[in-house]
Amino acid sequence: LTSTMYPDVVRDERFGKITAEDIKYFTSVLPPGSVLTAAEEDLSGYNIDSMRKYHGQSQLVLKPRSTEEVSLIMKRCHERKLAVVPQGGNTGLVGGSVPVFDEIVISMSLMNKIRSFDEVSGILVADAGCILESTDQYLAERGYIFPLDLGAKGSCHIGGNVATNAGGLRLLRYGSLHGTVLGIEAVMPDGTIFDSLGKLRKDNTGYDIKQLFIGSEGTLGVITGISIFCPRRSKVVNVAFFGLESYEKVQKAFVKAKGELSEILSAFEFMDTASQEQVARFSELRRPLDEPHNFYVLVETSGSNRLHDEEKLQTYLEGLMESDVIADGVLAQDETQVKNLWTWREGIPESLGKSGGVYKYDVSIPLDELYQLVEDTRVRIQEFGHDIGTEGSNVVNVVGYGHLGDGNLHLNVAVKQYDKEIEHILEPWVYEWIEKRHGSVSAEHGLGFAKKPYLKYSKDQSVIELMRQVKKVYDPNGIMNPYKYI
Ligand code: FAD
Ligand code: 2HG
Ligand code: ZN
Repeated sequence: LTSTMYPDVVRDERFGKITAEDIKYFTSVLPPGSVLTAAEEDLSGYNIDSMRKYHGQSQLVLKPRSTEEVSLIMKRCHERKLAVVPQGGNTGLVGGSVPVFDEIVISMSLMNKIRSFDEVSGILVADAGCILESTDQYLAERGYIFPLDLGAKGSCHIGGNVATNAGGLRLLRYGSLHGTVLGIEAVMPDGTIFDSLGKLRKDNTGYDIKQLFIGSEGTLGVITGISIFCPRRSKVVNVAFFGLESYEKVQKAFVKAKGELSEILSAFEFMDTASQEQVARFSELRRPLDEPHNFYVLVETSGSNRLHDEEKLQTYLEGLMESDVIADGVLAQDETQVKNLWTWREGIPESLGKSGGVYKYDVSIPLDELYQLVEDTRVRIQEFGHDIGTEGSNVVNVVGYGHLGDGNLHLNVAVKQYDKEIEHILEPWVYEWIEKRHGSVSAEHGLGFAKKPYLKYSKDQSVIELMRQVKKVYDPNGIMNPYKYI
């Protein structure tokens, strides 16, 4: 069997095919409503990813409610060599969350309970299927914050976040999940429960195996629970949004932000003018600044003393104005304005998606060359005879934005429709460009299906070989999220 979607990929015939007996087994061990078959339900929501770029053909979706149920599912899948795809909120951007062929989807959406929260230490233990925004809301009511935030918060799961090692908007403040996740509970491919749900900030007792699950994208096991260190929620949040005329000035503003806003700096996001025009095309909001600028930066501070924080931010902005680094800027005056300013950053992916398709490159590059990739991409597309943004052209927009504070660029090429010719203009050229700068072909979205062939541009063969060995040890039959990652 080959997929119409992926003509170069062949179904691995070592995997079993789902039988009536399997369905009977799953129905007998799971509560009513937990076994969804294509014969009875429309499963397209589980088979198609959020960009509508990847389509699988799964005939079976299982929705466990407990770790024990996941274990019973995996025991059967192990015996019968049935391939599975763990699925969280299905917001992933690399085609990792949907099947390629007929893999069983294990949807974690019904495993959504907070297990415990310690109001002294700030340590939260929760099911993997808790939605990020609801979890953060739960914490907000107790004066705490989830140490990760991203545009898909209303749909993505905290288990999915850990499985992808999501970075998001405040990594610069709260660090990576490799630091904040304290424990993981997961079900291994043979149904064994891996119990490393510790709540200790310090624990140097041997190999830190749980780290392997962070960013494993469903290839090693099904994450069922996490324990995570949550900081106190800042009482005062301020947001400034300003325009600058060059990428060099963006870097200057960043260095100054680190020096002057220091411990209260919680986000430093940058956007180019093309990305802001794209948001404006679909937004009813008034643009934050009257005049257009080549670049924009959103700076957020989070602290505990309003006067102190506002004074710092004000002084920072005045300094930038006086030294001619920024051309114009605004400071949010209330919570609504904070939210509105964030829309100009968080709304970029959604506005690009409205064009049709988007080729997404989520890359780490040394800061001084970060924006050069966007400019070189525009030149390359034009050299191959494609206009950008004209009525007759398939290429709608080429934009650059991202988490500048983390050296993470999002280069997005929006098209009216996905087109192999455009894809071949961009790939592997983009990855070769990154390899030359010793960057990463995936800063935060992971490998999934999309990046699997390009891993070699970022990782040495010696590392890839060890990754292969790890995969073999944990998942000898290769049933966990096959055809992807490695
Ligand atoms: P899914 O998409 O369902 O799955 C993603 C991968 O994790 C798949 O390989 C899946 O098999 C695996 N997986 C999911 N749950 C489990 C589990 N319980 N056990 C084992 N494996 C599992 N990402 C960022 O890093 N930073 C951002 O700023 C960011 N912003 C985004 C904004 C938008 C608008 C969108 C649509 C996406 C964004 N993303 C971002 C990408 C995506 O939201 C994140 O990768 C997110 O962490 C995925 O979570 P999910 O629950 O939707 O996982
Ligand atoms: C963001 O930072 C996300 O907004 C999505 O990581 C980026 O869609 C993208 O390319
Ligand atoms: Zn991002």
